[in-house]
Amino acid sequence: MKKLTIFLITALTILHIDGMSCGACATAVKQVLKKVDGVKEARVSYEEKKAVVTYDPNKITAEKIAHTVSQKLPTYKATVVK
Ligand SMILES: [Cu+2]
Repeated sequence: MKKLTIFLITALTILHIDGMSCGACATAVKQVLKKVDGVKEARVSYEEKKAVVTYDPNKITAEKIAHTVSQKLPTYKATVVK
């Protein structure tokens, strides 16, 4: 019998997001984040002005995720904190 091993690699990044003023902003950012190829999970808080994102590092980088948010939603400015 052949044994199949699948490695699931997940990386986590924290993005600082400027420009959010209410819960709807956080929802908009979250929608965009979730559509980014390679992003697995996204939690966005407008009170903390941040997004916690888990992603597949083989598909995308944290910088690219932040860049995509800033590009698709020019109202907000996303930068990588960690
Ligand atoms: Cu808002």
